[in-house]
Order: sequence, then C-alpha cells, then structure tokens
Amino acid sequence: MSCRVWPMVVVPLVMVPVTMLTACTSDAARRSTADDGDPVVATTMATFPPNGESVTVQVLDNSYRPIDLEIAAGTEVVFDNRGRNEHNILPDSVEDDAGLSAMLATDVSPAAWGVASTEFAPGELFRHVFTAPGVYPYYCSIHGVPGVGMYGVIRVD
Ligand SMILES: [Cu+2]
Repeated sequence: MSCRVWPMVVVPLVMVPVTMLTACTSDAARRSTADDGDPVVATTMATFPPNGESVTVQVLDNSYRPIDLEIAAGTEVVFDNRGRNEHNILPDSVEDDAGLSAMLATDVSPAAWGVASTEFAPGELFRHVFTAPGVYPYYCSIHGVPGVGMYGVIRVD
C-alpha cells in the first residue's frame, strides 16, 4: 500500500518528524534547566546588584514627582513622603495594603515591591533597589487607581 503512494508521502513523513524532534529537544532542555534551579525563584530574568546610584521620587499630596522615572538596573529609588497625608506605593497588581502584605510574604520576584501606608508616614522614606530590567507601574490606593490619580511608573533598563 505505501509503495504505491511513496513518492507523494515521503516528503511529509520526513519533514514532520524533523520539526517535531527539534521542538521536543529544545523543550526538554528548557524543562531540565528549570528543574535544576531553585524551585521558589522560577525566573530567568537577569538581575543586577546595587550600582551605587540613588534617585529620589517625591511623594506629595497627592502625586509622585517625577511620575515617570527611567533608571539603570541596580539603582536605588528613595520615595520621600513630603505630604501631610497618608500614602502608599503599590504595584498595579495589588489592590490595597493588605494585598501588598500578602504579596511580599509569598512572592520573592522583582515584581514584588512597595510599601503600605502604615509603614510610610509623612516625613518617612521608603527605599527600594530595582535589580531587574522592566516596567514597574505603581499607584497610591488612597488617592488613585492604576494609571489614574496618584500613580507613577519606574522604567528599569
Ligand atoms: Cu496617596
């Protein structure tokens, strides 16, 4: 049976297995690498140590200055609460101080950062070193929502 249609079938039979073999090999290599790593920190993101640079973001009533800040990986950002009101600094992915606390208790990735209003009274500083390149949008849940009102973004190159 296959002898009669061999000239028409041979191309697909040869092409498909080669493609599948390549995909399976690289997939297995990725799994193997991940399995050998730390099971808690499942990230391939490059991180950088502190580079000695420090930049201040003013926390005012009710805005962050500058709103949009670009820094090199390893730079420390000092949030300076110069307002007279309570503020917090939350990644867009969390809803409130309680959500931040829960995130910080379980998530050790670079995306887990921020400070609750209870830890950030007027006159206080919050320091954070951004070690991984990426975009870190944040907001104050007392005076805004993600991207509206009191919000900002840190861009790490
Ligand atoms: Cu606020």
